[in-house]
Amino acid sequence: MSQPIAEPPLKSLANFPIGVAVRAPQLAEPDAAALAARHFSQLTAEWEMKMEYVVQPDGSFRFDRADAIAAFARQHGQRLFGHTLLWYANEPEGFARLDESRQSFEGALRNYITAMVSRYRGLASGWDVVNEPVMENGEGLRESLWTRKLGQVGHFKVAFEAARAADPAAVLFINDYHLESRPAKLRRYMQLIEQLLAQGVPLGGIGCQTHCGADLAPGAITATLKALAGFGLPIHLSEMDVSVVDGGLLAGRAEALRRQAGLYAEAIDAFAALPDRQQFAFTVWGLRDKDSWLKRENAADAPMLFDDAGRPKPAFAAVVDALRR
Ligand code: 9MR
Repeated sequence: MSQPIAEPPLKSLANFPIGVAVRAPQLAEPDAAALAARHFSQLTAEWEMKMEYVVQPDGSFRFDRADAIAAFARQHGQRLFGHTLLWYANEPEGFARLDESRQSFEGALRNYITAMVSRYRGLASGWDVVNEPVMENGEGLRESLWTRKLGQVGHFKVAFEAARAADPAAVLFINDYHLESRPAKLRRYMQLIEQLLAQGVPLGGIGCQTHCGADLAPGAITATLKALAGFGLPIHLSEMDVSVVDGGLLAGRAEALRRQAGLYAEAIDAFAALPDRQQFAFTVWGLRDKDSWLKRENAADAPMLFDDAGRPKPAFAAVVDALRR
């Protein structure tokens, strides 16, 4: 029997950081931990650095799982990416029911951001400061507890300024999704970035999540990254996955997996074509298919580079080829 050829570590092929989203319990699982350590040079916490986990109903914070991910990153010489300080989808009780006669809402938010960012200072290369601010149809910006209390402009200012003060070296990001499939959303996102920069908000990087379906038109990812790169800021392709069930593919599973591989390769090519100083990181949103949030929503999905057993898929081979170009 011939000896299986070990697949090359992705991070050894890339001139830019290759990231992956993980959950703390996975890193205690030998197979998942080995994959995360072998291929990736940056870790994003899939949810354990969000308010939904960190902020307790009484307003206290728990860092146990974020600390476990940080410890793994340190041990394996990886960068940590902070995700996410403010998100419309997270309105924890500790904030919603804050007694503002004791501490102002803004003060409490600053305190949270300061605690979070300073704890991982030196290890975290950057932070998603505000996540997903643009409405799905691109017609405006989302409302949330944060915008209601501090105003649209105000909530960006408070969050970015608190993060900047807590870690002057971290790159501070805004981050959003469906930018490649919804032109109005991309336009509104870019308008927002322009406004924030004009207002002097210390925004230092642009996130493009890149959750997409295998039916996404070839060229869309390339055009989107190019448009976003026009600001001259670092770009984080921050959460890539390619659903093979979303988008109602008519051509069958083999064709969907082929298109999936093509989209991953296109994304790598487009990212590698950015000026070096703008290549912040290329991050996939999960290790194996079975780890993906998409598979939890639809068991037939297979969005990642590795299958359920951790074996490389055609998408992995396509990424390797693209990195070697
Ligand atoms: O993949 C994440 C899932 O495990 C969490 O339950 C969920 C809520 O915290 O968030 C998912 O990640 C999202 C990310 O934080 C922001 N962009 C969209 C991602 C997929 O929903």
